[in-house]
Amino acid sequence: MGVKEKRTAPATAAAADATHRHIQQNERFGAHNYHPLPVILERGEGVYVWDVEGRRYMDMLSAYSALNQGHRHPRIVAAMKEQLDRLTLTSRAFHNDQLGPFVEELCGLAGYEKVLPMNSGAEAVETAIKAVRKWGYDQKGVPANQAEIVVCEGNFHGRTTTIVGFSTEDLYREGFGPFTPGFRLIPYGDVEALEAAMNDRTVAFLVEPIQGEAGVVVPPDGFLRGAAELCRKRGVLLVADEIQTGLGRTGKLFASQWDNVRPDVLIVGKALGGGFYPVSAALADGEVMDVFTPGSHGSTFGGNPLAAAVARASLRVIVEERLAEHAAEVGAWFMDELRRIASPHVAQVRGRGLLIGVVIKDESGRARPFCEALMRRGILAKETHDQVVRFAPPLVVTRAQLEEVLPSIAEVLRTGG
Ligand code: IF1
Repeated sequence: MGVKEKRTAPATAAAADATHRHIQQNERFGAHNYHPLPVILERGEGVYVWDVEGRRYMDMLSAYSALNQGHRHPRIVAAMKEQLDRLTLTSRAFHNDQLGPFVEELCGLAGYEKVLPMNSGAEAVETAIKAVRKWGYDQKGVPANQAEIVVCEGNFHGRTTTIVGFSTEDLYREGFGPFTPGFRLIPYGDVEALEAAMNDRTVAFLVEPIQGEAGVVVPPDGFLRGAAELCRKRGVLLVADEIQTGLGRTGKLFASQWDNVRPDVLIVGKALGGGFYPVSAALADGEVMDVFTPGSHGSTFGGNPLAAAVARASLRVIVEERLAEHAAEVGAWFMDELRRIASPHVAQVRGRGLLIGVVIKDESGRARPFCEALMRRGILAKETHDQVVRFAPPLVVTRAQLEEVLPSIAEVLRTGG
């Protein structure tokens, strides 16, 4: 389990007991809405984390791409500490001196006229849903309460009841109804199905440029481009959920850029907070964003000065340390190395940049045992949808660091554990 760190005390009985105690504590007092790997993390730095028994792991999940900048990036630590000593929360009843610079910098970086800051990714998705519906009524003349939004099978956009209502994953929706109407499902990657699903009441197409939770599913070349052209032709807004694929993860600042597509609404989150604080946002030009009038939408913490200061530093790190370019280069090399591993258990290696999925053949069982074997070798990866091992390290990972873990990954993929 893990890689014993020479620098830290060897695992002791007391430390082993700590692991057991933490797990028991979570079992007893925590809701059982997750089934985490049996490892208790207590420290993180860059691409590494350490457990309570002093073992080091490479973090290959990055908190589902919320840690693109790595654990505790020093520049973001410094920015957060400085803001902590000044002002943390004002509510939006008043202005604060961090929000203006944040919204201008994010709009400038992403190329949009306006941004509405929120906290969780789901909140930003809900914000986008409200915006496109209201745009449909105000601008497109859709009859009240009849707006439709097209979404894709295999989607993951968050856990609120409106969002899980259009999920195709029973586990995410069972027992949580009744659900919000006004969503139409199409197969992911199918532009013809998108056209067939559109009608005069269609206000938007909500889509992930690469489906993360569905198992790092990359759509056919030109899908997003085709969808964008169709949306433009039919007066339908294209909404890209880049909460997981954005901010450098796939080797471009935004995954939509691989198709030279500028969505009408762009949703970001996760790494916008640099791994320190929940920060999300929906971006659009005035034609859409101006549907919001004072008091028509809001959030207690949305746009707070601490979030804004952290997000400003998080964006600076991504841009100034060229994390997207680095992800493209190292990710391409890493994917090649993974494909070179001769494994009887691997059906496919897919992804883009440093969002990579290794698909395990059905006959080789599920991906979870492979993740457990990786954990024993000091690599924390998470399975998604039973059959896919996701490799998504922080974008600050170096080729040398990946070379160090490749033999262990190869051994696990070859032997199954
Ligand atoms: C969990 C995975 C799941 C997202 C996209 C919106 C959100 C997410 C494309 C909502 C969040 C997280 C949520 C977390 C596990 C993880 C995840 F896809 F990354 F693997 F679940 F599908 N759009 N994804 O990926 O953002 O409200 O969580 O900030 O819910 O278990 P959030």
